[in-house]
Amino acid sequence: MRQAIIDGAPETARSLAESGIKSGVDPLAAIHEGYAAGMSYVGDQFAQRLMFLPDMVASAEAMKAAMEVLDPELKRLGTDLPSAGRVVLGTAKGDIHEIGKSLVGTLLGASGFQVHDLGVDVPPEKFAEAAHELRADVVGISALLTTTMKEQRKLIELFDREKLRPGIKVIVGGAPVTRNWADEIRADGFAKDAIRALELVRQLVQGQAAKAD
Ligand code: B1M
Repeated sequence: MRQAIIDGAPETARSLAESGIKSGVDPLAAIHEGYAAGMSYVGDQFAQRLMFLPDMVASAEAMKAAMEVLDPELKRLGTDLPSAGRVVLGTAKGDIHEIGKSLVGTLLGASGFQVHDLGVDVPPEKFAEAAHELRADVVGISALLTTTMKEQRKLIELFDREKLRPGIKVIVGGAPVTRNWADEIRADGFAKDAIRALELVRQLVQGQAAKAD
């Protein structure tokens, strides 16, 4: 699975996901230990100029092909509870990385949350509008670029100005985002991966102090 991502091979990535499911492989383990591990390798190679943008695009296509198979499986394995809470999700303005954010959405959706995914390159005003209209409990903003992390701060400032906080909690995540950054911008929570994001949203909706990292 990892190699299929490194090779940028969507058909192989898809068929490995299908055969993995048939043989009982945990879809989350397949994502984290296989496909996402491949993505992380590709990212490192890109940073060292040993792989290039077209390679990264091909790897993302392969990851999306695998996710098309794994997504419904994650949803099928999820609990079928009445809505556990409403969550608005999106990737920061200027940022088109969608895979991690969508994985967070899938896990939340599979665990009974009503998820409204605004997609990528989302300006803070659009988050605010959707959060207000949908009466969201939590808003999650993902940023994969150091240059787009500042949009997370802008979103929090906007939510404070419009008094959408503290009623609506704002959580942040994405590969370059750290606990220190989340504290600095006074986010209501930070999670470093999708499983921890699910845990965090559960805690926030239940009115507990955010503990997940
Ligand atoms: Co880009 N890219 N990329 N890229 N890309 C990175 C992020 C980079 C680290 C690669 C590198 O240089 N090593 C680098 C950023 C460097 C920096 O900012 N310091 C980078 C760059 C530079 C760029 C471009 C600028 C390249 C260029 O054009 N020269 C460009 C920017 C475009 C833009 O956004 N404006 C660009 C473009 C792209 C593609 C389009 C080719 C493609 C994205 C395709 C797509 O999403 N449809 C892409 C990819 C694939 C990557 C890497 C290789 C993989 C990202 C990914 O999908 N990972 C990435 C390298 C890396 O991250 N190691 C890289 C798998 C995913 C499951 O993980 O998204 O981290 P991740 O999500 C995790 C957690 O972060 C967390 O949970 C998820 C999993 O459990 N999480 C949250 C994520 N969001 C969360 C939200 C939460 C909570 C947790 O709460 C709200």
